[in-house]
Amino acid sequence: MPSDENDRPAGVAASEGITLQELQLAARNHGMPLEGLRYDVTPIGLHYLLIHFDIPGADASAWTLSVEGRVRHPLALSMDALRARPAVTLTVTMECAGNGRARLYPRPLSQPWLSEAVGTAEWTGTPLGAVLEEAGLEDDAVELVFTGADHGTQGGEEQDYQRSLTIADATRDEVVLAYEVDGRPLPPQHGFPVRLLVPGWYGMTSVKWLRRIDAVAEPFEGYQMDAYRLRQAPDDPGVPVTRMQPRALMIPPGFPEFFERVRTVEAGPQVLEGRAWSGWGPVVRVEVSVDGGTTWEDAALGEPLGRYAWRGWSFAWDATPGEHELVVRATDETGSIQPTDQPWNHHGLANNMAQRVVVTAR
Ligand SMILES: Nc1nc2c(c(=O)[nH]1)N[C@H]1C(S)=C(S)[C@@H](COP(=O)(O)O)O[C@H]1N2
Ligand SMILES: [Mo]
Repeated sequence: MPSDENDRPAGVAASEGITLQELQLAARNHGMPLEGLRYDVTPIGLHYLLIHFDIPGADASAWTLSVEGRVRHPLALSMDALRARPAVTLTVTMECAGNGRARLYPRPLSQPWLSEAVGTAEWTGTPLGAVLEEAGLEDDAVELVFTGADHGTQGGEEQDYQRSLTIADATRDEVVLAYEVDGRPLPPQHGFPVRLLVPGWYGMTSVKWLRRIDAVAEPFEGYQMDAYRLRQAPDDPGVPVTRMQPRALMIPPGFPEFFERVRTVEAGPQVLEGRAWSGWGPVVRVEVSVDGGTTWEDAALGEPLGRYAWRGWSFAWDATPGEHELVVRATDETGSIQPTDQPWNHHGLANNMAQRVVVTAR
């Protein structure tokens, strides 16, 4: 990590203050207020949003999703054709890969998420694998490239929003072309009329406003593939960001002060609650510290809402009068545990540093 302000590479903040450009993004792309953790399924207006460019206008009656490139039978699917296919509904927790970015020091410049870039929704759509089977992938196809209808410039490169998946990742049962969320057509901001949904992965792969799927014979190296790599410096080759790292979040207890957001709770017994998830397998343990991370105790776990969704946790706490720093961390089935220090990287991606909430008990 660059230590001196003057050595900081482009893309890393030169001071602690949030810039007007970061605020501009933050005002467009909202997070889920953490009290929203109380709902199993996040009311859709509270689900976080991340839109790189503009929300494109879309007419569902004229929309076609094409499947082309290295396929034997190119397809042009209308929304009616997509809806006529077998439908599945999946409860999925989705998180932005940049979640936690604004808490890093030095701060990578982009959407300045704290820890609220998450939400859980019930998505309905048709499995992608069967669509690809119908299109008949040629033997030399290695990846599918997904193109959204949104267009803009990022990193000096004009582009349509595009991400790819290997054939093995794209044909997993849970990967769907989703046209409904929580039983209603997708709202414009979540990808109307159809989006890719890749459960378990960070959100960038779930391409919204999906209008084209290309089977390609070479790995795709578009801008949004290069942007989502863990690097220590801009010129590192880095490694791709894929699935969500384990994370637990708590509903901030008590009540906040309007501007500083510092919190007050009543002293005495109370229950801390929240949710935990991982894209690598079930969360098997959630621990809470009420002393800033010095000592830890196990929280009780609720049932996961589904294979790709968060599970609730709760922890009985007897708050003594005074100030306390509450910390929570999750461990998933693979043994991966959230760090309490900052795992810094150049774009501030996949940072799952444990959440800290300072409260005063009175
Ligand atoms: N076409 C398109 N798809 C996109 C994006 C985008 O900007 N354009 N943003 C991605 C990112 S970075 C995230 S985190 C998720 C956010 O999905 P949501 O806004 O429905 O929560 O959408 C992904 N899909
Ligand atoms: Mo994201």
